[in-house]
Parts: sequence; structure tokens; C-alpha cells
Amino acid sequence: ASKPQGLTNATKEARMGKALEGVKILDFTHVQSGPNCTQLLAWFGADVIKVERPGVGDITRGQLQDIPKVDSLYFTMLNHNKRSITIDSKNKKGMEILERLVKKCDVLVENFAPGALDRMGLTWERIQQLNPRMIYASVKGFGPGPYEDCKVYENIAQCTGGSASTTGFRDGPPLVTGAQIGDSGTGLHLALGIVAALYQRNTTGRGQRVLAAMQDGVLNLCRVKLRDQQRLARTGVMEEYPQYPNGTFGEAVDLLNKHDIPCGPILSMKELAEEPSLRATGTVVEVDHPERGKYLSVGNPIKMSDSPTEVTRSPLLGEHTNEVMAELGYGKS
Ligand code: CAO
Repeated sequence: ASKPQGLTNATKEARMGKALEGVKILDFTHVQSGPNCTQLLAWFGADVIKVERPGVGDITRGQLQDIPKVDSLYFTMLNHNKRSITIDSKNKKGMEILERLVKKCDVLVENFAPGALDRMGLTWERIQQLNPRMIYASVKGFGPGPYEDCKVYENIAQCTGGSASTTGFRDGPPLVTGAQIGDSGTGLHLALGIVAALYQRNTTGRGQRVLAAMQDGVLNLCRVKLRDQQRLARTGVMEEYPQYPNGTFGEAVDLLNKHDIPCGPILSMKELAEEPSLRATGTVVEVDHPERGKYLSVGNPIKMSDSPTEVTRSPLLGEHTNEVMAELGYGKS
């Protein structure tokens, strides 16, 4: 194990405990987005129990291997500080063990294809029956809408979330960035949702569902591009790079999905701004501002079943000075 690291002036007492000590995570994640989320939670002291399929495990164990038959760096660098248990969830005995784990754990994290956990028999209803305090956290490619059943990998998230259409050169194709904003970025969003749900559970006594969709996570990180879309449309002072491939994608998504091939359109900021499903989930919101009028913004990309988000406008300079001062007791004689 590496030497404990932290803020340099942490006292000896402070170093004795960890922020998420006592929290048990049933880690049903694979590949990158989910494992990045649970690794962060493990680093904060949560007990992360990673469930893997017997004999196979997380597919990344065997991907991009630089030493034959040894767990790859892909796997090892995303799964530190966890424990691994192999369970065949499609076997009766396996499901019995899983259900015991559901009863014992605080959080279930998963990033399977849409519907996979339901097909195993672990529906949200069943989880709540087994453990009403359970927080059930998922990464999916998309929130509810036309693409909700699609499987998604990093590059698809960058394309459907607005990163690719706003990156690249004038005469070239759109580009993806090397930073894993779709995978690790969404895992990071989910980790925040889980911690918030754990906090809320202290007062409600019950768990909730948390969803981070990769399209929403990427769009959140591309917030400045939605800004520029509106700013340039209004001022017209700068020429915008053409968006590729100019809004047409045809029927490829339907065709490829039928053959279980993950894919997604390269969406422009304009298309994302106008996408009804993103408006419906509150990932794109219209806000009214007393000075600038109506504009679009990116709302909360982390969806929680017990904590709805209402986006309110940014404050004017010092707008609440009196209010906050009064709360501090100023102005009372
Ligand atoms: N025992 C038995 N079966 C198991 C199992 C276990 N322990 N663990 C997983 N399985 C099964 C699942 O139940 C599923 O079976 P069904 O299809 O019959 O329901 C099957 O394994 C495959 O799961 P999957 O569909 O999630 O895997 P995939 O390789 O086809 O797709 C991915 C991978 C990543 C594209 C898809 O999981 C996905 O879209 N996830 C959500 C988005 C996401 O997280 N993407 C990030 C990928 S990179 O970080």
C-alpha cells in the first residue's frame, strides 16, 4: 500500500478516521465509469465489495494487457482499495447471496446496459423490499428519452454530449478529447450524487435512486459551449466553426442498435439546446433573468428520486446582502 496521503497539516487524530468509514458499497460496476466512482468512494474509506462474474470478472482485467495473463493496468488503475467477490447472479444460489449483500450494504452502484439489473431480478422495487435504506446508483448512457435503451462508451458520450461537435479544426472531422469526460467524468458526478443521498438519508431514513447519464455529464462539462452557442447567436461578432456533420445522422442509430453495436449521433450545441428529452429531464433549462431575459443553461446532471432540482437564476451583485446580514443578526437592535 502507498503511504497515506492527505492535506499536509492534518493532525494525527484527523488521520485516524476516514470520511466514508462504515459505508458499505455493493459494487456492481464494470469497465470505467462505475469503477471510477466506486474507487473514489473507497479512497474516502467506504468498504467496496466488487461483484464479478465467476471466471471472467470485469472485462477490463483482460483488456490492453501489457503482461500476459496478468490483470491489465486498465483494470488495476480503476479498482484500487476494493474487495472482489465472484457471484453468478443468474444462478439461484448466486441471487440469494446477492440479496444478502443488498440487505447489508448502504449503496448499490451499477453501470450495466439499461434493464440488465431488472432482467437479473434486482428491480428497484425488490431492492426497496430487501433494504429500504439502500441507495441505488446508476450510470447510464442517456436519461429518459429517445436514446435511453442505448449502450454507450466514452466516444459516444463525447459525441452525444456536445464535446465532439465543438472540438476539432475548421476543415476536419470532430475530435474526442483524451480526458475521459464521459466515463470517469460521469463516475465523478455519480459519486457526488451518492454522497448527497447518504447525507439526505440521515434525515429521511430511506434510500433513493441516483442516476448520472453520460450525455448529461459531458454536457455539464461543456457548459461553456452552450454559453457560446447563445452568445454568438446574439452578438454575431465571431464566426462559429461549422458543426459536423451539420445535424444529420439518418437511421444509423436504429440500425446499429438492433445489432447491439453501441453508437450515437454527433450532436451540435444547437441540437442539444433544442432536444425535448433534455428539457424534460431538466438537464437543459430555460431561466429568466431580470436584466438579460430568458436564456438556456445546463441544469443538474445528477438525478435523484428524493431530491428534485429547481434551477433559479444567478443573483445580482449583492442582491442578498441585507437578507444574509439579517440572518446573522445584524440590523436587530
Ligand atoms: N453474473 C451473471 N451475469 C452477469 C454478471 C454476473 N456477476 N455481471 C453481469 N452479468 C450480465 C448482465 O446481466 C448482462 O446480461 P443480459 O444482457 O443477459 O441482461 C450481461 O452480463 C452484459 O452486461 P452489459 O450489457 O452491461 O455488458 P456489455 O458488455 O454488453 O455492455 C456497456 C457494456 C458498458 C456498453 C454497457 O454496460 C452500458 O452501456 N453501460 C451503461 C453506460 C456505461 O457505463 N458506459 C461506460 C462504459 S466505459 O466506462
